[in-house]
Amino acid sequence: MRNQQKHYINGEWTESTGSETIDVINPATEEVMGKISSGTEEDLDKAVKAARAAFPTFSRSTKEERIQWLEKIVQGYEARKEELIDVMTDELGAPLSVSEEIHYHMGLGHFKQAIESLSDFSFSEDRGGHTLLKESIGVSGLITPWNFPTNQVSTKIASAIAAGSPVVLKPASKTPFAAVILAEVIDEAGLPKGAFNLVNGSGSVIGNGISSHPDIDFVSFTGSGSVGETIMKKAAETKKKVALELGGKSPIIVLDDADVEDAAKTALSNIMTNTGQVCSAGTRVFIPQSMKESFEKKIVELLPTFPVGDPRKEGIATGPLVSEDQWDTVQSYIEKGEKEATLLVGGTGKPEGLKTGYYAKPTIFTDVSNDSVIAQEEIFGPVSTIITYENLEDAIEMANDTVYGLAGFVIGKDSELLSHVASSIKAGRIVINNAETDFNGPFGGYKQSGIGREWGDFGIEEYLEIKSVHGMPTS
Ligand code: TAP
Repeated sequence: MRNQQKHYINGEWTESTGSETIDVINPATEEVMGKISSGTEEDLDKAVKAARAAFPTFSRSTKEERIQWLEKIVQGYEARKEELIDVMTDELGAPLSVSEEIHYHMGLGHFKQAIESLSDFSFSEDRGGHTLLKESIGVSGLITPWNFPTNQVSTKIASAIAAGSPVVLKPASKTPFAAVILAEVIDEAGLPKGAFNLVNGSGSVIGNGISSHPDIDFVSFTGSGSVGETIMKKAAETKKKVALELGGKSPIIVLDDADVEDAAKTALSNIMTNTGQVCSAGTRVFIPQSMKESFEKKIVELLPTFPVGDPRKEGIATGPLVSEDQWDTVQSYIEKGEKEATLLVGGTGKPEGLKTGYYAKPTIFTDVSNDSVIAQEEIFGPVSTIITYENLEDAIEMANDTVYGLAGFVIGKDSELLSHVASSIKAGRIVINNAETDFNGPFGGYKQSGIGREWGDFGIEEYLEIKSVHGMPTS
């Protein structure tokens, strides 16, 4: 049982001013696996004051100092590897292999990338008629979701440190313990007091408080569209900058020369990885009409290669959903899908033999119309939709017929067509034939998928203000 009744404020673990706590549930056992204190506005205010006090020195720290802090964080993070993997399996329900290969590595990747990006980053540029200075934006408030407990927190913290922006972090209360470990790692990295603060608690108190706090200059949020909207409205009161990484309903376009097995594996891994709780997951699969039968057959054949079950058991690919609420939401979408389309595999209820835990049946619908609810709304679970097309331009048009634009995937062989599709999908990140992730590739969405970019050098830019100086002395 984990317990964290303190917040990390001004370089110290500090008692909460409130006495309320929040239970953290292990989604595989449905048991309480830990407790955190539910922070108050007073706790948040203390953290903001500490960050504000750190700003003058932290924002003027040198590139070399920031690189040293980031290197120490990398060392500390690596030293806590086993514990991070263990805790993410408990709080999120991620299978041990997923906690290691995806969650642990993504968190680490952002810190390493920040070091690399910062090494080449220029905070001042002579542009002929003026000099451009890039300066820390001020105090940043970071609000993160539960689906990637290290990735979402690390990309924001790494960029903020690289930019010299002191932060106040509010991690998701469903998965707070990976962030607590990260705070312990940062504590040992020797950052100036107040440069990093963590206040645990609910979105309605701490998240809301961050959005409206007059001494926070920038809010970086990842999560649902509805909360993103609330944050923008709150932030408008103090005219603060807001970056939003919201949801998606990403297309996978399968070309007619694609290998059917590659296409089916891609479609499955997009909904089975992290139990489909991935904002960029490809959940609308566009396949040529001529491939429909063979593709569906492959999906049914390959589904058992992604076993669902106890995340602590060897060989399990997919764990439970994060919470009972999330399970209910996914069930209601499956019920809708049963009315709107043809069920190829899965359905409502729990998979056989998995009564305890928020497990959902991997569910794939076929004969789906792109304007149906299951093809338009983000489900955030192991649910996919197959949509057929007669010609590629129709597929592209349908792929873009969504309010979202976070990501897109293309599978096939013809280089010209692959490039054509990649440049035609209106989304912030396109992955061709399952290419490897580059941590310097900007991440963020077009349309209602968000505002701004994270990761690598573009991520650092978010935490900077731009100043043009005219008449800068040259010596
Ligand atoms: P959200 O409610 O958006 O939660 C994300 C973060 O925002 C959490 O830290 C949450 O705090 C906080 N928050 C909640 N209300 C807030 C407010 N009024 N002001 C500021 N911050 C606030 O997501 P959820 O309810 O956990 O998931 C709901 C749906 O959102 C999912 O089904 C999925 O569709 C989507 N989602 C998307 C993403 C990504 S990466 N785009 C990630 C997670 C979920 P607490 O939860 O601690 O109270």
